[in-house]
Amino acid sequence: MKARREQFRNLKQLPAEEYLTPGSPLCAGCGGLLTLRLLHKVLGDRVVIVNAAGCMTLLAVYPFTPLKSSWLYTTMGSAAAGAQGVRDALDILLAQHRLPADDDLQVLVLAGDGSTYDMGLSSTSAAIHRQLDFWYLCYDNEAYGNTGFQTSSASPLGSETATDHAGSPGTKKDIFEIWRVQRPPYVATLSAHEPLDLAEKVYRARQRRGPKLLLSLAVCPTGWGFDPQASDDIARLAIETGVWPLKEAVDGQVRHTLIPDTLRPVEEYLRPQLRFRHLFEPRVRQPILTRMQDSVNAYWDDVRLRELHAGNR
Ligand SMILES: Cc1ncc(C[n+]2csc(CCOP(=O)(O)OP(=O)(O)O)c2C)c(N)n1
Ligand code: SF4
Repeated sequence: MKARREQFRNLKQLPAEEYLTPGSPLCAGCGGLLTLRLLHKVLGDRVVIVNAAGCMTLLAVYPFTPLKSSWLYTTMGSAAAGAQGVRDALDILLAQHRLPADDDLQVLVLAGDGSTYDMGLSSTSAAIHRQLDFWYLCYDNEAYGNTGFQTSSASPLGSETATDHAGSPGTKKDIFEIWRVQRPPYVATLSAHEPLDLAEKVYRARQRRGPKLLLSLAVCPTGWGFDPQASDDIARLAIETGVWPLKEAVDGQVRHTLIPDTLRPVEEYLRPQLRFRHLFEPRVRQPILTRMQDSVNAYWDDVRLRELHAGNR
């Protein structure tokens, strides 16, 4: 079941303009890059990107950049504080009539999961508390990618990383809920495999002032270990197995924008990725696979129950 879309019903309705042009040193098949490209189309041209150190730092290798928008580089821990500085500067210029209202810019933090879930969380939480008017795109590749794929608190249970060869022992932190409890106007998960869902969410969030989180599962051929050609298949399997739910929370009220009628087995998502190979070879590690499947089943059982009570099914 897909939620009804008001603005984007087919791909031809996506803006044709590109703000992230071809030619960057990022990996082929990078899901984070594709998400940024799609998001930028809907946000338009008046954007300042405040970029926490990570893979996307490679978007600006002086003097070259594929970005048409402005770009500011920050430390991993301070992107949200950087966004506050940029927003304040714009507001002062507007108040002093040194910047026409039509030339105002939207401030977009661009950060990986290491910054979002770990190092930058306190400055982000403070910015949400202050109701800073900004966007936050987390491209979640589930590890510290740029420095060689070390475990972050977004790394899923059992996934091999450079620091956890036997598989990450912790379960993935629920950053959607961590944001949501602070009641920002808009929080959503995204996937580049569902560009219309993504565009619709950006369009809806655009109507709101305040902190807006867009959390995208960023398939990562290099860190996850699959052929770049399979990027879209992996992104699709994350949705069809129920591993990556597509949802939004408007003023804290959660709604799933896609509810799969039936779920494919989680194994279908895990098997093509080298980071999960040790769960299948040299022997199948059934207890951990069962734990993963049970956790996905429990999540969707709960969603379906809530939908039933709400009279939506
Ligand atoms: C405080 C601090 N520690 C370590 C680094 C080194 N460093 C630069 S990029 C990076 C990885 C960032 O990971 P993530 O935020 O997940 O983004 P990704 O690299 O996956 O895009 C690290 C650890 C740093 N810049 N700052
Ligand atoms: S390591 Fe992963 S997230 Fe980083 S640029 Fe490459 S594909 Fe993208």
